[in-house]
Amino acid sequence: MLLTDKKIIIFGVANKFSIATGIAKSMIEHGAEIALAYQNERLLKNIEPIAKSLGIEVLVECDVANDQSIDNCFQLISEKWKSFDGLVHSIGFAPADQLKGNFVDVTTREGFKIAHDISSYSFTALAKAAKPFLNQSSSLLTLTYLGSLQTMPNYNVMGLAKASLEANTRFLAASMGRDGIRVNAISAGPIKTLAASGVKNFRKMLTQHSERAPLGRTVTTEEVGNVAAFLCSDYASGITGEITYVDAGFNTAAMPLNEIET
Ligand code: NAD
Ligand code: 0WE
Repeated sequence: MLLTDKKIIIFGVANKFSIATGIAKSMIEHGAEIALAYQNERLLKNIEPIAKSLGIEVLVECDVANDQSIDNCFQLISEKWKSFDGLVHSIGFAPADQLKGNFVDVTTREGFKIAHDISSYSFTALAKAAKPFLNQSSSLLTLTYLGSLQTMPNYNVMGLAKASLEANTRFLAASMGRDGIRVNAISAGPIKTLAASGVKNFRKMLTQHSERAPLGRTVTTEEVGNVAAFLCSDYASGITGEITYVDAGFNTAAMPLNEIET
């Protein structure tokens, strides 16, 4: 039990396939008390059954595009919990037209602004809003993707936003470390979630991932959840500002094993 007596708020559950759902499950298995923050009431019909089955009692709305919504969310949380020990940011968004086609042709000022606002700035905004309520030895966690460091067809401006999010992780770690707050990111391999469902050729990308990854497969939201539980636990008390890859080793291999005779 890694997380006994820890209260952690998770942002980014859309449905049972969300990475945030895998994180909630693993954290609960490890004894954490979890609150969920969801984007809008349209998602409640998906989230209520998940919360019920996991025994989660605290549900709050939070649209990270809106400062008022963030303030309200922490106001409501603080009425239930006087302080807490962790926050998981599992949120990313760019307008759909930014994620198909040639990068230089499709990227717009507005698309760039939205991608960076929702996918990177929101982590700073949530850290800022959570700070008054965080206990000593708290942990913040976000979810990133290899497109921050290496190009990838169609990922486009999201790659730039993830690069910003990773720098954000390091600056938050430096900023909050003296308060005993650690800040880390998990770089997950591709997983078929709602955010991936609209993406052209996503199945092809999953196949290519399995071919190149040392483990010869993709990863599950449970595997991401288990690492999230560790990073938010006191067993990771010496780790901050880090990007941990949960991608079956994909980022470490330059070429698929099966292409070349060994
Ligand atoms: P998902 O669609 O289940 O989750 C994305 C979440 O972002 C949703 O819950 C959505 O409600 C939330 N969101 C978007 N705009 C928001 C806003 N304005 N306010 C509040 N919430 C908002 O998909 P997922 O794959 O679980 O994505 C979670 C995180 O994991 C994202 O940061 C994504 O970039 C990252 N990630 C995903 C993959 C993958 O292949 N699925 C791989 C690596 C990293
Ligand atoms: O970070 C992500 C998902 C990012 C994402 C996806 C969407 C689709 C629907 C952000 N915004 C939106 N907006 C929408 O309207 N991933 C790591 C999964 C993902 O998304 C891709 C990928 C991969 C991998 C998009 C293009 C290419 C590869």
